[in-house]
Amino acid sequence: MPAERTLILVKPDGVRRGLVGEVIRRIESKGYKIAALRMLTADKDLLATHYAEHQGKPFYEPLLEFMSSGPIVAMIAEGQRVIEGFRSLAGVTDPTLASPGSIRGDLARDQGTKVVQNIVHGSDSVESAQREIKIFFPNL
Ligand code: D4T
Repeated sequence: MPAERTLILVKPDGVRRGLVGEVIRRIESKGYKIAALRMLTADKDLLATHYAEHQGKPFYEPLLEFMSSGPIVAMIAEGQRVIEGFRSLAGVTDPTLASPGSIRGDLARDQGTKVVQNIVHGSDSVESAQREIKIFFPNL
């Protein structure tokens, strides 16, 4: 079977705290391949496309504010079942509850902010991965 692909973001909190290398280390140590990587500061139009499903929710505006607050690192990771594999590496959305051993469980906590700051994003399905890869890597 051809390898699956997922879109991973190191969010502004992860970049600010110098955790890009640590996130990549965990992805590569698990055995996934980084197939593409870029650093960018996302504008709100791009983020509105990426987070369209959350429009209207109470955390939507703070989410766009936070995600555009500094550089992020976007990656395509490849491997069998990498979508669910990376979500397991990342841990659940709420970093207070994310299991120790996961990226969010080990490296993030509640900061009392309107939006959860949880270091990474990973696509949640094959359809989301295809859609999100097109947003961040239009040529791939
Ligand atoms: P992302 O999309 O960033 O990988 O996170 P998740 O897949 O774990 O979570 P999500 O898409 O449901 O949420 C996107 C983003 O919004 C923040 N958030 C989410 C929040 O601040 N409050 C909430 O109640 C939810 C559901 C965290 C991640």
